[in-house]
Amino acid sequence: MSDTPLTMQRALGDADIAKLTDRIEAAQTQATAIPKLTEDFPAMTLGDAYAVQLQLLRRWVAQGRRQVGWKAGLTSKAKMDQMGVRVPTVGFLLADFFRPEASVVATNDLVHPRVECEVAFVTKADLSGPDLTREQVLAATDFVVPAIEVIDSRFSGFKFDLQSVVADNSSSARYVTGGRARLPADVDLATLGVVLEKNGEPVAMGSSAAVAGHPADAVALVVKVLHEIGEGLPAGSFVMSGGITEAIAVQPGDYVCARFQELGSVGFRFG
Ligand code: OOG
Ligand code: MG
Repeated sequence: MSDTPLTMQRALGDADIAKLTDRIEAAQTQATAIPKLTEDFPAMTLGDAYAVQLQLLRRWVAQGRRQVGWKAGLTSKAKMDQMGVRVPTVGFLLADFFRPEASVVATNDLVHPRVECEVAFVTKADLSGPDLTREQVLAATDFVVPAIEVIDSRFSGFKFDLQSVVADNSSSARYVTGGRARLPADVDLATLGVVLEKNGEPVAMGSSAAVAGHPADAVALVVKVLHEIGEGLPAGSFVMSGGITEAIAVQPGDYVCARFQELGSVGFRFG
């Protein structure tokens, strides 16, 4: 495609994309760790990685699984510096990744579960295009709600690169929402504090400003990446704006709770 942005150009053919999608699908479904994809496919580009992610999405939707929205990955400066990127990644979210608050979230179907605190947005108008403003995102927001994302990198020893993470759906695995849904106009989304507790002890804390400067800016960046891969964000989407805190590893039996200023708390146990 001539209008494919340079960053999304592909190097691999369709047969290799299908083979890589098989690998990621097997690793996610069987909860087994695999080597990073670039070991066997060193030419793999970011465009190839999104081709794998979208093929995985299409396969699962064809099986009757339902997409609820998208998430931002690597939106905090610390995570971006770590990966040497300036643009966040995106990952799709399915309805069956959801787990209710106060439930027991199984770990036997996950590889390396870690938790992070996020502000989630639910939209009420379609969003698309490469340069939405914070105000446009907020005007299209129905409400915001606190969430814990359970990420799960499927790569052995956490050895991965940007292409591998993106193909692995930006480590998406589970998400739990709770607390209070709030109108974006009623809270100061720029500087919401959050404390993440594990077994009653604070283990990470941060401010929503860590997420691209403002979580609505992170949503605008999600829409920009979606634009580059030929997708938009329909009204009614659930969007997780990216980890505010660092991701914390968890074990079976751990109880995690995220306490957000103004949004209340969300907690659950791992089984
Ligand atoms: C990639 C996913 C990151 C976030 O909120 O930054 C992510 C990873 O760190 O494994 O979900
Ligand atoms: Mg996240």
